Amino acid sequence: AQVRLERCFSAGKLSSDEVNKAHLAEEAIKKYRNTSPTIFSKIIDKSLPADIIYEDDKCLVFRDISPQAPVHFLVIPRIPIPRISEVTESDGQLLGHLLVVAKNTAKKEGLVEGYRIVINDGKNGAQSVYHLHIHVLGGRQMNWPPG
Ligand code: TR5
Repeated sequence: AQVRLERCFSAGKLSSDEVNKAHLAEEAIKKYRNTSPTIFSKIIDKSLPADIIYEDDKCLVFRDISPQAPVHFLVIPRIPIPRISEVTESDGQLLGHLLVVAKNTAKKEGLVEGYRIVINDGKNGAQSVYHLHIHVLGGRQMNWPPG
């Protein structure tokens, strides 16, 4: 695949930025290839309905089926990263994008008084779906410490 990408680059079919993006995408796909699909894979491929409020080439945003606040949505990457504790440096750009999308969607949802962003990891973090997701909760006063 590397050789194929380089050939396209030398043939002038791809810019160095596109080559770079393709390399990163390929790395990410290889890294998470053995990840078991979750219910969120079905939401991504639209075989399971969800209330999707935003999507782009890297992520999807949909309302949580069991909302814990008047506004509660999830931001998920299209690639099936199982959990935050498994990400590496090469996921940095994608993670940054997910946070920017979370903030943009919070604004669109009218959360002008603030909101909470949560990522649960593993057993102690009470993670139940092993496809990385950012919870955004708002529309009421949040408390601290969390339960
Ligand atoms: O506990 P963690 O952090 O793993 O959060 C998983 C979240 O996914 C929970 O808040 C669930 O309510 C939410 N969830 C689970 C399902 C689901 C969903 N949100 C939207 N649509 C869903 N479908 C269609 N099916 C689920 N099983």
